[in-house]
Amino acid sequence: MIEHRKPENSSDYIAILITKFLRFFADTFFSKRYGHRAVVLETVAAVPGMVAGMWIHLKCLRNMQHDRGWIKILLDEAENERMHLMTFIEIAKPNWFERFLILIAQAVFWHFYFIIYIFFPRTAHRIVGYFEEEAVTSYTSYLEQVENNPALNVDAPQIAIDYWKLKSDAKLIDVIKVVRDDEKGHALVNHNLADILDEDNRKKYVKQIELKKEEPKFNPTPEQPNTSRYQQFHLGDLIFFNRIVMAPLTRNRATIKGVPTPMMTSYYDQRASAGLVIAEATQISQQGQGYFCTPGIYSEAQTEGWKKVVDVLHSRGGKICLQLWHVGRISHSELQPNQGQPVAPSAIRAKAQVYISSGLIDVSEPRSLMAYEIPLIVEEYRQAAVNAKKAGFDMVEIHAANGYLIDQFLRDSSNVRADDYGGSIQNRTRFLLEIVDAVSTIYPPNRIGCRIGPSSEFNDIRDSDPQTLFNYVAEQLGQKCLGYIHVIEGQTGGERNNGIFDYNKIYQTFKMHGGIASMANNGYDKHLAETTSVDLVAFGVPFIANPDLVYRLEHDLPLADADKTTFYGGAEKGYSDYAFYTKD
Ligand code: 8OZ
Repeated sequence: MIEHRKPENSSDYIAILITKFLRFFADTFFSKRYGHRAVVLETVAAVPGMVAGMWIHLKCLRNMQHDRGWIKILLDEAENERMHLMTFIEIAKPNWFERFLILIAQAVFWHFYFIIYIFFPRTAHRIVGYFEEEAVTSYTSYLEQVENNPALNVDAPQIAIDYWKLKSDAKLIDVIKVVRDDEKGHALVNHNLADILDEDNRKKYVKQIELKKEEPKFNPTPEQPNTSRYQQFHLGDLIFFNRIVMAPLTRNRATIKGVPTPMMTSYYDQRASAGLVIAEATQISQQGQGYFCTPGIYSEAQTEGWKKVVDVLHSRGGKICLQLWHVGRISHSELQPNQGQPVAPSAIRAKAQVYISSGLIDVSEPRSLMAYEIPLIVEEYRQAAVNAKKAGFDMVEIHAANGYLIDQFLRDSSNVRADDYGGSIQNRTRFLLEIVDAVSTIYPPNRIGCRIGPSSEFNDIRDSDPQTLFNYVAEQLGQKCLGYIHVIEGQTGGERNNGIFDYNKIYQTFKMHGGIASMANNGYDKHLAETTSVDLVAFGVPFIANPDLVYRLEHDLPLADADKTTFYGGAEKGYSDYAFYTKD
């Protein structure tokens, strides 16, 4: 039996009671009579309810405009539910009497959900969440029955093979496993929707929508800079103080076990006036670590440490995002589990160096990932997002730049795989998109950003046709309705403009396909930041010595220079001891 998510208030208890009643009803009237086919009936009965919910939601676009990422999720969910339905009808081939029962069940459930959705949308989503959890239990027992009775293990229907990309000789057991995993995802999505539909939240959203009407237009020209860079920005339901972002900066001040330290809390606290603080790159697993004393988000202690950082940011009204990181081949065996080899799409060593306990050192020889390991890493990203949410982060950013694991998959200099993850641009982008999908089951898409460095060769990464590759990446991320695309323009930490790459094309493509905001980074100064038309500008190094960077830029005050020798590692010196601006 799956454990249900803990009810939090009376409406959640009502939802769980209704779920349990329907479960009893299904067990009593269907399971005994139809055995494993009861699962089919359950599936088809639940689908119209989901559809009713989605229909109502799409009708409520006015309320949804703060959060349009959900529309995409709902449409994907509807499609996915429809595939469950068709697959199981193909497998069970119901007779006329059963078809009649299915129709009745659909009519009853449709109206049931429909009415609840109209009056109590939060409860309705909670019920669907609990229902999907029950479905996981049903599919588990279905799986056992089929495993114990090989005659039941029929061939998977072609539509299931196509939709879930199963192997061509897949069986019913394979189908049940993927469907069961889907149901876990649906449960999360519906519980998340129930959370955001909380009555108080609804009031808050309505207020935000009203505020949005007064939002200033940001449409400067080079001759006429305007001051909107320092005014509020609405990213879906999130309101930033201004349109300046603190870029993620690796500072190596966590413990050896990757736990954020109190000095990190003070450092971020001092920089809370940024519109959005993107906290430093944070490994999703020990395997994902490439440098000494960088923070992680895979253990409880790390999550607790981050929660302190987030709480202090929120106490100042700031917004904070966590950058999810797997370094892939940019690592050294000293940092890897059991001192093993770092992993990469292909066993190609980069000409790059990392910091370990003894200082700078060449990266170790990597090994190429086995196909079965790839979904395990995708799952680690999902779990990292779960932990980030637990810590309270407003958003997460997927680090797909600077030659780390995702970038290694994207580019043809580091990815020569012959399977579904190598070769064509579509195949090389697959890993990134699977991560986005997994993280989207935890954070709504508008709360997810992605960082790319399309023309950067940092960490010995290259591609034979970066413009085509990253146009496609931008299109796909846009289609997933992500909150922002964060682009490192030019060489990371170096030359801004090589004159060849068309960054505007990336921003436009992303937004044209459904992405929300553009974010530019690398070597921006006050003038450039005030004259570019990108929505958000991220500053990295200038935030190191200027905790009040936004104030200094807005008031045209001098900027302090950072001490490079204290960038990576050490204590408070050169970290949390930079002063705020004073007149003298
Ligand atoms: C500098 C030193 C170590 C790591 C990146 C996370 O390049 C980093 C990083 C930068 O994105």
